[in-house]
Amino acid sequence: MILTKFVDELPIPPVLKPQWKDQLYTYYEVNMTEFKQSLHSELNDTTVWGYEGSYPGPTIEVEKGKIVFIKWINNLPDKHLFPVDHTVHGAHMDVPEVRTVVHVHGACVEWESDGYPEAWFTKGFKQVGRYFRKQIYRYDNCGHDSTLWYHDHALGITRLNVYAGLAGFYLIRHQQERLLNLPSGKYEIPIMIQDKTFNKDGSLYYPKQPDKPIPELETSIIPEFVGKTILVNGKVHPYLEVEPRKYRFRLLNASNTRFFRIKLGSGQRMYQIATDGGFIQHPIGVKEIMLAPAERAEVIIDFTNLEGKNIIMTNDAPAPFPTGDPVDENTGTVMQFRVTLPLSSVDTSAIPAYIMPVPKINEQSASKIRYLTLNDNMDKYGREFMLLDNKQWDAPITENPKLESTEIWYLINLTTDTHPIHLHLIDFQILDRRNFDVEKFNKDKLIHYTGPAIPPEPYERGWKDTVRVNPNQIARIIMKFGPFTGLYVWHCHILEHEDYEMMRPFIVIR
Ligand SMILES: [Cu+2]
Repeated sequence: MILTKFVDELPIPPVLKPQWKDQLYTYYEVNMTEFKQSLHSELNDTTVWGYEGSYPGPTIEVEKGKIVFIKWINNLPDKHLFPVDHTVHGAHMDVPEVRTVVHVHGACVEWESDGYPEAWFTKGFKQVGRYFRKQIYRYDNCGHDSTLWYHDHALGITRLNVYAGLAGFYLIRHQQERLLNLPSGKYEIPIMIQDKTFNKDGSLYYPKQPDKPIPELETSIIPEFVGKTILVNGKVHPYLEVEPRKYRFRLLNASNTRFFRIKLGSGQRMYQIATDGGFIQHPIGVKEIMLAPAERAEVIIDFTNLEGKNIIMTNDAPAPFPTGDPVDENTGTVMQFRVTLPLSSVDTSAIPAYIMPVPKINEQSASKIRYLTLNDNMDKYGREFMLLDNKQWDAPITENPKLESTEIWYLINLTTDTHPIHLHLIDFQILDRRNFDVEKFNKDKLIHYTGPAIPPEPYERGWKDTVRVNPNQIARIIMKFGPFTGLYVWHCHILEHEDYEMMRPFIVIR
């Protein structure tokens, strides 16, 4: 089914209004419900799940350092929209089919409010997971001002809940940012990119079985999910009318598995100003941007002197990445910009020459080094699944950093996929990536490098919470754990991997 491109306008999610706001704190309530929404004008309305009746959910805008309370409320049906596999961790027959727990990705937050995968809750909080602690989450917003996003994180069904529509933006702002004179107001636009597949009737399709079905199971998890069409802010291949001036876009890849390598059809540069965890030191002119699931990039695109032009945002990342199928006419197209609006006032916004200092964490300050593998494995049904440090989710906790201590993690990829590895609570910095001999490592557990250390890409030299760990490489990251103690998780952000054992708890201790 081919849907005509660029017939629907890019929706911009509404900004969520608080129930209560005073000097001390802000309080929101957010309902999760099932509803129908038009995802393309040639399709019947699609049943989706969303927050506050919106997919993507409304954008939550907060001020750095201000305390925000949010009550996330599950008002979803008891039956899931998609096939649940009861053989994967946390989704066995002994728990309700529909469970939710919300994680604000990139948040500096106490563990009880982080959305621990086993802190799930059902409609009306009737049933809760064993790590559920409170109904109203508290966010201290102590991290950097940056583009965060919130999404579901329930153990064993995250891939299905996010695919159903449970994702939205969470933006932290700061006075320092306002002084930069970046394009703002209607010239600052969040862009959530996802891939989905539709049935003929307009409903969303998610496979019941992998390509090679498992005869013993009615429904089985699949190793990866790649959709056949691309949606931005919940519309298939939308267009956006822009003025001939500068715009700031907050790009987010909120797909289950698909990576995006984004370019502009005009060949022009984008000026990247921020990464996952906030601003980088200097804007960097880039012709392409790589975004694995959960990664963000903020860019300024200048449409000055392009009156009347149509510019297509394209994608050419194979899926799964890097050895999967090349993109086709559908998946190679993201959206279109039409420079058709008249300039409403002189563009006085700037691409600053210098943004702000991003001090490097000194390697010498690390008190602990951890060597952690990314592994392939096989289950009793002959299905491949991935592990971290060769351990399953339920194995005893092994990563136990001390509060305020700095650690270096060697992420040693023994698989053939690139995995976007995400740590909760903290922002890290990428030290380097380096090729090594996988066979030798598998044989005698020794790291034998086969190439020089490759520094992170210029546009990755800032605060990150998700790092792409490529096959045959070791990626090294450095971070300081804090300011909270407690139980968090680190995991692969390919949701099909995360849901099937590629996730581990970690605990920050005193
Ligand atoms: Cu993975």
